[in-house]
Amino acid sequence: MKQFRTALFGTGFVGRVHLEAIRRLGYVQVYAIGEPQIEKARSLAREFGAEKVEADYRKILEDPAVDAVHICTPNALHFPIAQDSLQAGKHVICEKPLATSVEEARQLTALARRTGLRNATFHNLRFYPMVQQMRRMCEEGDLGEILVVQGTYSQDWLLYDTDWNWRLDSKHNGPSRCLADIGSHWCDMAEHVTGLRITSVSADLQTFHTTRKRPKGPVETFAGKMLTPEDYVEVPIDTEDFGAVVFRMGARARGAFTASQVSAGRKNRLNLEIYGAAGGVAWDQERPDELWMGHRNSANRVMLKDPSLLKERARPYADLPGGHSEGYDDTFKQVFRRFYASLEDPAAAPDYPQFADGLRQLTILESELESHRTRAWVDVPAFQPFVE
Ligand code: SOE
Repeated sequence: MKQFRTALFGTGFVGRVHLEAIRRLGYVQVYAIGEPQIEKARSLAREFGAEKVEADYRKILEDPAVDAVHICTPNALHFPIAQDSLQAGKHVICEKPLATSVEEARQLTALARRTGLRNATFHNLRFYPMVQQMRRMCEEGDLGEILVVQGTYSQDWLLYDTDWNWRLDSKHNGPSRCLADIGSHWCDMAEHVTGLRITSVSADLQTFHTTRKRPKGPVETFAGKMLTPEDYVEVPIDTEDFGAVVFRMGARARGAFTASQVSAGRKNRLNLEIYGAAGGVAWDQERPDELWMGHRNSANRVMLKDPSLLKERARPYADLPGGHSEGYDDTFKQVFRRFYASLEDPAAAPDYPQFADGLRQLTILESELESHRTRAWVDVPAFQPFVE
């Protein structure tokens, strides 16, 4: 395998998960870390053996040794950094949401296409083995015609007005929080698994905390739950804590989902349920190795992940034998493995979500925001992956 040198920009919660998963590949070196908090970058560089740290990511882009970059910064920086990276000739993996608007995402998708560089939007949750099993069940017709698609993405880490993270500041986050951050994962998974497209949406959003108490120091994602309410400033909040979306899908299917960052006790519950004319299937990210299968005329079953029981086309997504759980961080390894393999073989069709998929999710998101604003159903514009 060719050896690749990669750079990471942004060192919050997810940046660290990227670093750990990159190292699992063996043929990809964490070469450089770009992060304005230079001490943090240095400490991670020591831990992960990176040769270079820079406060300004552009210095890293000037280095011809860098093959690819991972963009793990706050959302508002995805667009400029991805644009600069592609222009510098680097392959790009960008965290979701790809950008903060459809317009930015269109530009990035078009630029990626013009450069011919590999590009990925990090909808990693597709890569759980049991999600792939659901996908293949839909594809092979096990469920019959898909009628109803429903579920939720529920978390509780922003329940209190003392919970804080950069996502609460729309300057860094963009105009939507809950639907952009986790609703986009849900829609990406629902479309990926069913092979159907969401065609129309009716959305209702709510911001329960219209002001929040911002701690004076920096806070890592999810770490705000451990703070004591001592040193806060009260700030206005202009992004949603919750969204409910009713949608039409494909020719006849119907569905609904909620996305919530204020659901006490739900840590990271992406639940997707698909009901077809011949049976149902349901999965929950908090129990990722289990798949519920529902039947009308016989007992329901719960299948535990075991490669020998998976459908042939789902099996390559499971690395460990039955009873050996595979979780969130393993999905990163699965994406990176496919992404870097595609660098080695320029002719290979990409088998991971690309910028076009990030654009797709922003298109759905903007339709949801418009629906909420106008209190009306909104048709999701047809999938146009790029503008020339
Ligand atoms: C925070 O809500 C977050 O870390 C998301 O940004 C991730 O994409 C999701 O996987 C878990 O929750």
